[in-house]
Amino acid sequence: ASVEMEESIKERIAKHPCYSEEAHHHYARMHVAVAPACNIQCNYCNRKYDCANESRPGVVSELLTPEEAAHKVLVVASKIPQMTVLGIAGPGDPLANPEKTFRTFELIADKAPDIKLCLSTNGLMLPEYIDRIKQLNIDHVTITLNTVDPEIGAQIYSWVHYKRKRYKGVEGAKILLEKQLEGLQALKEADILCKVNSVMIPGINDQHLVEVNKMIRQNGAFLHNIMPLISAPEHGTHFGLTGQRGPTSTELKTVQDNCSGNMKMMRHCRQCRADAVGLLGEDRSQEFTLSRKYYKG
Ligand code: CLF
Ligand code: SF4
Repeated sequence: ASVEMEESIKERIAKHPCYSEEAHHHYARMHVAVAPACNIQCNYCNRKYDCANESRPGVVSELLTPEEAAHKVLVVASKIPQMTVLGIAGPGDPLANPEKTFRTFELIADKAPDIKLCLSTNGLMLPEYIDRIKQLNIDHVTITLNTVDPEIGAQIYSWVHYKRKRYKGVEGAKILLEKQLEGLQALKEADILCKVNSVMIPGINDQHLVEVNKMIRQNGAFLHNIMPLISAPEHGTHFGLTGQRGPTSTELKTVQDNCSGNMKMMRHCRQCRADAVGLLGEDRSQEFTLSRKYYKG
């Protein structure tokens, strides 16, 4: 049975450029930026730009309505036949904009049923929406989980807005972690492949990421993507402005190597913008721009 299971997983990731290193040479993904709001505040985030958890800080994506997004997906699919995956990853948190996010997925499932659906979230609202995610046959979910220690979390998140209340520091970080782990387990139970992104922040969570890796493995994550904090001032990230640096490529590789005995590590992430189009290494987003609405609310 486990051989069969492995075969079925292989098949499910064969055309996903992020979940399969091999696939990223042949298959493309696109993102539509339909989700401007966010429900937490990461210290490295500058709200003027795309979410830094599954996208590229310092760029401002083209914000679309669900209808515009569905139209754009059909246009791109007709021009780029290798486009197999549609992701929603910002510019804020997709699950902080549930109506827009799910409406977009619905339209695409209806008009282009062959395209796989992919969702990226900070995880806070994941337990809340797991049923919608199942109903819509969303194939892949990413949770950005930077720490399993609320004390460290308090250094990364300044607040968490949950059910109409704002929680600061350790209290907020605890709620976020609880929901992330609950969400991870729910995905596992629903047999939805889950990738975890962790932003590596030297001096804050770098030494701790092996522990994060252990915890997410125990909770059923399929793939771990440790991404470097992008901290150059031109990206406008908060930590960048206050002198917090990103890791060097050697530091990043060392941490990835320290985790890699344990589970599959993603090493080909390109930190895409929230309206990315094309193969992971190429950026064709400008080619398919619909409007000039470059604004994150
Ligand atoms: Fe997009 Fe993310 Fe889905 Fe891929 S990106 S929502 S899982 S379809 Fe991929 Fe881009 Fe890295 Fe994300 S290379 S930033 S891991
Ligand atoms: Fe910014 Fe993304 Fe963090 Fe929200 S989850 S604060 S958009 S980096």
